[in-house]
Amino acid sequence: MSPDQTAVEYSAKDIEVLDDLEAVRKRPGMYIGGVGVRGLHHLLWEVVDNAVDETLAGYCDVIKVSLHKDGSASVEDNGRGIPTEMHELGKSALEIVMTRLHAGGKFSKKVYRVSGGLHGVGVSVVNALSEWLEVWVKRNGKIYYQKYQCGKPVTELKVVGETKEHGTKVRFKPDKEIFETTEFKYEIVSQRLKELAYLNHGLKIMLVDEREGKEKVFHFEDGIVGLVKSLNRNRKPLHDPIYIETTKNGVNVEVAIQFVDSDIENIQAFANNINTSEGGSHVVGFRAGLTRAVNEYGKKHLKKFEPVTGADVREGLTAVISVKVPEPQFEGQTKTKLTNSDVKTVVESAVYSGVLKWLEDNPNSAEILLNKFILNKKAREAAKRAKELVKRKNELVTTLPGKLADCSSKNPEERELFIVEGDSAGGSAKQARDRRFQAILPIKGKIINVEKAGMARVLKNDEIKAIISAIGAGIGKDFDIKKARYRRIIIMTDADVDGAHIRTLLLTFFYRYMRPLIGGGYLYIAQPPLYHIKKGKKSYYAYSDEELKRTLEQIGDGEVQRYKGLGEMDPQQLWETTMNPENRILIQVTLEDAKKADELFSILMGEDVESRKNFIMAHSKEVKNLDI
Ligand code: 0RA
Repeated sequence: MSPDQTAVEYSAKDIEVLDDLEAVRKRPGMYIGGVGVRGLHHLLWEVVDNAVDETLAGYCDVIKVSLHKDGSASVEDNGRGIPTEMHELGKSALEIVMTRLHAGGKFSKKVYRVSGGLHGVGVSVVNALSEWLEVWVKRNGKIYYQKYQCGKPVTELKVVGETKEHGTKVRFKPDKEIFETTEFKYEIVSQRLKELAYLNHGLKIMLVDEREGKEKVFHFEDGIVGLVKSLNRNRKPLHDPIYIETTKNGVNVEVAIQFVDSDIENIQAFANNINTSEGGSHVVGFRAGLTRAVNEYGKKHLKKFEPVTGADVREGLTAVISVKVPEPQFEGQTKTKLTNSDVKTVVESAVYSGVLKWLEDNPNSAEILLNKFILNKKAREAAKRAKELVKRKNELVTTLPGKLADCSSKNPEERELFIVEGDSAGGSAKQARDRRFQAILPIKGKIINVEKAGMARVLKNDEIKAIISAIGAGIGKDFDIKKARYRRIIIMTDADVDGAHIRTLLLTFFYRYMRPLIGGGYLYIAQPPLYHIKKGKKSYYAYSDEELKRTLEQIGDGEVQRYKGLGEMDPQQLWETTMNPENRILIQVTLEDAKKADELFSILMGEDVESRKNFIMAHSKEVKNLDI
C-alpha cells in the first residue's frame, strides 16, 4: 500500500463519515423515530442500552444516569470501557464508535445487541444529534477524554488521569436545532430505568435529577419476579410467583408467573429488554407451554378432567416474559412484535416443564389454580351458550314463520293465535277462521321434549322456533309480554291421546319459557266437541260423554258421530263449534294447570328414573286417565 493510496483512502473515509453525519442530522426521524419527546428520550435510551449491553456481557453492574441543569444528560457505567486503542489511520476505536454509523459491532461481538428498527442505531447517532458530547473512558489504568460538537471531534483523545477502575461515561446535550423540545422528563426516564432494572436482576441503576434535586435507585435482586409482584401489588395473589429460567440454542428465557383472584390477563413481554407490546413468538410459546402444562397436570392428577383452553388458564394471570435473543427480528406496526420462530419452541418447552414441575411441587396451589381454570371453563361455556341464545332469540323475533297464516287486524287486543296440531287440521282451521282477527299456526305432531332437551336444544326445534317468532315477545328472562302479537293464544289439538300429549308438551314449554303469558291469562285451550249428533236436518254437539247423554235424552235418539280429530270436521263445523267466539268453549290456562303439567312432565319425561317409577306406582290410575 503506497502512502498515496493511504491518503486517498483516508480522505474518502472522512467524507463518508461526514456524509453519514449529514444524513443523520438531515433525517433524524429515520434513526430515532422523530424529533419530539420520544425522539429526544431515544437518545438517552441509546446510550443507556450501550451500558446495559455491558451488563448483558457480564461486565457491568452499576449504571448512573444524571439529568443536568444545563439540559445535558450523562450515563456512567462500570463496564469494560469503550476501546481506546489506535485503530485505523491514526484514529482510536473510541472515535470510530463515536462517529461512524453501526460501528459498535466492529469492536465486540454483542450477542444480544438489537439492530434494525430504531434500536441499536449506535451512539454515533446520539453524537450527531448533540450540540456537544463528552466521553470519559476508564480503561488500562487511565482515564481518557474526548469532546465532540454536532458529531465532530473538537479535541484529541487524551489521557486526563489515572484510575484502577473501568467503565464509560457519556455526557451529551441534545441539539436545540434538531429537537422540538430538549427537556428530559423525569417520569419517562425513571419509568424506563426502573423497567430495565427489573429486567436485568442485580443491575443497580441510579437516577439523579440535578435540575430538581431528585434521586432514585432501582435495584431488584429478584428481577422479573419483583416486577410481577409489583404489577400485582393491589391484587390478591393466589400463590408465590413461579420463576423459570433457561438458555437453549443461545436464547435465554426468563418467565415469572403469578395468578391473582381476578379475571384480568396481564402478560408483559420483552425481547432484549424491549417491551414487545405487539407480542410475537415468545408470547405464543409461553401460552402454548402454560396451557399444555396445566392440561398435563390435570389429566394426571384429577378424576374426570376435561382439558381447559388457553383462555381458561389466562384469566387472572400476571406474567412477565423476558427473552434475550441473538439477532432478534421485529415486525409489526410499531416494530414491537418478535418474529424469530425458534424462540417459540424454546419458550414453550421451558414453560411447559417449568410450570409442570412447579405444579407437582406445590400441590396445594395446584389444586386452587386447577379449580379456578375449571370454573373459568364452565363460566366461558355458559356465557357462550347465553350468547348463542341471545343471537337465536334475535333471529326468532325478526322473521315470522312461513307456516303462519296471520290475521289482518293490527289491534293486538283482538288478535288471536290458534296453535293447531297437524297440517290437515291446520288446513281446516285456515278455511274456518275469521281471517280478520284469527291467525293459524300449524305445528307438526311431535314437538320437542322440553324436559330432556334443555334450553339450547329446545330453541333449535323448528316447531318451538315458529311459536316463539309468531308470538314475537322473546323467551325466558327476556320475555316481554308487552310485545306479544296476540291477546289470546289458543292451543287447539285433537281430543285424543296424541292431542293430549302435544297439549302437555306445549303447556310445559309455555310454563318454562313464557310463564308471564300464562300468568297474564293469554293462554287458552280450545275445546272441540267429542260428538256430533245429527237428527234430521239439525246438528247437535256434545263436549263430553255426560253432555252426549243429556242431549240424547232431550232430543230422543239421533245419529251419533265421535270425532277422532279436528280433521274430521268440515270448516263450517270447526268454526261453529270451536272457533267462533259466540259459541266456542275456551279453557283459560292457569299457572296451577301449567305447573301440574310441568311437574307431571318432569316426572314422566325426565332423567330421574326412580321418581318416575314411584310416581307411576302412586298415580297409576290418574296416569291412565291423563292419556300419556
Ligand atoms: C465497543 C466494544 C466494547 C465495549 C464497548 C463498545 C462499550 C460501549 C459503551 C457505551 C457506553 N458504555 C459502553 N461500554 C462499552 C468491548 C471492549 C472490550 O472488549 O474490552
